[in-house]
Amino acid sequence: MSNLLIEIQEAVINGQQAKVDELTQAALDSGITPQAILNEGLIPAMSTVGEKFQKGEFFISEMMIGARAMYAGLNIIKPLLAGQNAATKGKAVIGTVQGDLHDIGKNLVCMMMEGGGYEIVDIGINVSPENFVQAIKEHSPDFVLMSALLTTTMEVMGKTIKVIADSGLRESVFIGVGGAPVTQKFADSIGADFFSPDAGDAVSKANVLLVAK
Ligand code: B1M
Repeated sequence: MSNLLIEIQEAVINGQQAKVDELTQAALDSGITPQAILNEGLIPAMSTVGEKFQKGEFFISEMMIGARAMYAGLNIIKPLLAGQNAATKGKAVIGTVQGDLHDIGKNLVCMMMEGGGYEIVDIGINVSPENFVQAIKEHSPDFVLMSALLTTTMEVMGKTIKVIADSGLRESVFIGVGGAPVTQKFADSIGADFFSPDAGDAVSKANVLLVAK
């Protein structure tokens, strides 16, 4: 792996926003692709930050500073990822479910999907089942993607699928779920069409489903 990617990881973990900015630009200038910066620099660094927080090695403040540093890099590569596919393959509505305010993973899924050629309608965090239904009516997407980071809020994904079904819209969309506590088994139990453990996988699964449509 390039030294620049390792330095990007270290700078995110240390919360050095200006340095991440500078190193991301240097990596692009040296010919490293935006995808490599995302998948081998920014995402693994954020995972390390999350693990350190979980082990009690980082306080919330350090974790938020790490996230802010990661966004410095993301903001530079985002237009490049999104610009790679001019025509959109399909449309996805995405949100973090009701009661849940975590959005870092969701935002990464947005970026990877945009980079993969999809039009994204990001309806934000703490999205109620009714607001997912409203967004389907308004945007007619091919996909509804839900993110949940809490064991308490992942249950809301099942409720959301039920409300979508009760509204008569279930057959019009593929529903994908993800987030740290979510598993394939859980996704099957709530009737989702697919589960993705990471943002890149969400793009691959969406591609497969669109071809089969
Ligand atoms: Co929170 N938090 N948090 N938190 N937080 C966790 C999730 C936790 C595991 C930490 C811990 O205690 N060990 C724990 C949950 C425990 C549980 O339920 N089992 C927890 C808790 C308890 C809480 C609070 C309750 C804390 C409190 O107030 N007492 C509170 C809840 C607030 C709420 O939501 N109502 C809370 C608050 C926060 C902050 C605001 C401080 C902050 C969020 C900032 C933000 O998102 N803007 C935060 C953070 C950052 C975390 C950790 C440290 C990191 C999460 C993260 O961003 N990971 C997290 C611990 C951890 O995960 N190690 C933790 C990086 C991100 C890239 O990964 O989101 O998993 P992730 O996304 C991945 C994949 O999962 C996948 O792709 C992404 C990229 O590859 N993916 C999808 C995600 N969504 C997808 C959707 C798809 C497909 C793939 O659709 C198809």
